[in-house]
Amino acid sequence: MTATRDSYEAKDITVLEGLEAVRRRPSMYIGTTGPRGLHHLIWEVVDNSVDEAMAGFCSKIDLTLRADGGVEVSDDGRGIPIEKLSKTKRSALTTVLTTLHAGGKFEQGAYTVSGGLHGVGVSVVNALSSRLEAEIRRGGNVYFQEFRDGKPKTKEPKKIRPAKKTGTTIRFWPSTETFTESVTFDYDTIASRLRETAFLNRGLRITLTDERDGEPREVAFLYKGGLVDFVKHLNSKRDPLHAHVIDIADIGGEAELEVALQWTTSYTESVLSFANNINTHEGGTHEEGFRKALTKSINEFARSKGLLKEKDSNLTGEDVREGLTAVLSVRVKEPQFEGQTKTKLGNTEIRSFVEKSLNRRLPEWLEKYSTEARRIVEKCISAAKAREAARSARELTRRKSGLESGGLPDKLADCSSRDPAESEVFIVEGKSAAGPAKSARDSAIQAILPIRGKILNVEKARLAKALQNAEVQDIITAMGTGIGEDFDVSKARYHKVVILTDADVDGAHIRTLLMTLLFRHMRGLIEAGMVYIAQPPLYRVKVGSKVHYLKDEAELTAFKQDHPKVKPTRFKGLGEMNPGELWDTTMNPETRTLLRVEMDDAARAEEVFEVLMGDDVPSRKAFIQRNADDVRFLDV
Ligand code: 0RA
Repeated sequence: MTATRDSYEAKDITVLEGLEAVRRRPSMYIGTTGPRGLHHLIWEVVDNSVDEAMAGFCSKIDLTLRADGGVEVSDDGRGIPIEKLSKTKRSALTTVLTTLHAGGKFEQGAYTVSGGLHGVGVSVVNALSSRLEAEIRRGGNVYFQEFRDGKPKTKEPKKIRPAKKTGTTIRFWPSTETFTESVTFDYDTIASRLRETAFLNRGLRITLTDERDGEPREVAFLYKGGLVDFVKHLNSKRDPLHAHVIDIADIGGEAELEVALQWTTSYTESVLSFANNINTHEGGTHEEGFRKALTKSINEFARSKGLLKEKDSNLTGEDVREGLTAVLSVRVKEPQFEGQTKTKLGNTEIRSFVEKSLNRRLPEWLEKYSTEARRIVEKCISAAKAREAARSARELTRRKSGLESGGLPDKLADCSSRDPAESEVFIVEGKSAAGPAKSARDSAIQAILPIRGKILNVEKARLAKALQNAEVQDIITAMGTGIGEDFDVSKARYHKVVILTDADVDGAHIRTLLMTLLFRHMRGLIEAGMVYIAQPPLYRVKVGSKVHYLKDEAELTAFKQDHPKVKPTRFKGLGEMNPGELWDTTMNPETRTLLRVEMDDAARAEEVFEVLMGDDVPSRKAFIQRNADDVRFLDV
């Protein structure tokens, strides 16, 4: 390793060791090797093209889900450089595809990524693909290079034919050695993510083609209105309170900002925020600045027009945001992502940038559209009145449930552990299931909260009304976190909240009602990854004296291939299972499978809940038909 010629080879070895490390511990780089990690590969590749678009050099991105299981992402940008880098003595293309974190800056300083959550680099995609092909159109030629398990088949890209245009095409086939669970991509997940990306990048055309079965399915996303179109889309199933979507953009020294907002007659708040195209679920400084300026501007406008009198107290942030749909997007030179899932923007300078900017621009809009603004203020005032009512109701809840003296719902069969980290609560639907669940549980760490019938649909009710509902009260009390602005995840009494409902239509409905309650009022539980859906089996089959439990139709079909003669019994409800069966299949931490509810795509979650729980019946029917026998849509 002393001669210079050798150190050149040594570099290549280091490179391969880097990718080997990715293959050995993939979850360090992509979080999980489940479906979420699998889809991460796509986001990684697409984000690189989006960066090229953000830099102003790319106007379209085409994604194809190929019949052979591969993914193709093609753009019309400048093409990844194939020129040699003096540092690696390799082409830039080979370097980015084989070097960890080469997604960062090259010596020329031309190659910068938005960083943050993604930006682990396309080399990670290469490492985790059994095969990857790069086709670069640049300088009048097409260059091609192919990789197997991250290793280049030829040392450098080869010129293969002339090209008129420029651009980059990456094709990859995820490795089944890494993605042992599944290598099947989900169309809806990809479509909604690409749509979101198109909203955030006004004018960028993104297409998705699915060639996997039968006739290719194709959609194109292109939004000239950007965030305004995003807000209109989010509100398409709601009643807007005013016609114009407020649209504000500003550029400062360190950042750019755009925000679009529109109030609706609904009671829910849907504020989505992004930093450098990354959905900041956990909020951060940009959201703080936005909320502060919004509350201040609305209060000042209300006072200046005499809608709030001197004696009236100020509208709170929650009052002002009731029924608000807003999308806030900032672009920051060096974003700092914090929080549990690295989706909270930390840059302190952004708080005052957003706040100052909106303190100037919001009042201008309110004055200009003062008729619409008055209607908004009236809505906020009625929210304030409802809040007062809610406060009384909540105090009632506290007293009735004896929360102050540590009392819990009568129906709750609590666990004996007082350590939330090891404690679980099963929210169980139906009278008949609660009995077996109680007998089956490990009472040291498992609590059972039975709920009866349909709980209130909180999507359609104000908080005050929701709190009058006994089932809702019990759930809130049992969780221990409080709700809304009082919510505090550190007070959670259980770090696993497991929804256990029958595998039928009613069960699905109740599960959705519960999810809506958690999503709207205790979202922090979902964000902290504490909410799960139990997966009781649908079938029991006996082969000789041995009993097998099968989760769903797919498992049954597979089982029948080996045992064509079996006669399965279908569980109609949880109540049909005896405690032993319920324990083995659904509750035993050693053997069960739980689906964790994830907040991957907040916009999609908004849409799902709005459609499932709102007033638009035809949309709901269509949605349920499309997702029949598929609980994945709950995996939001
Ligand atoms: C750095 C420099 C240049 C292009 C790119 C990066 C680039 C990267 C990707 C990744 C996917 N698509 C992409 N398109 C472009 C070009 C620099 C120059 O030509 O001067």
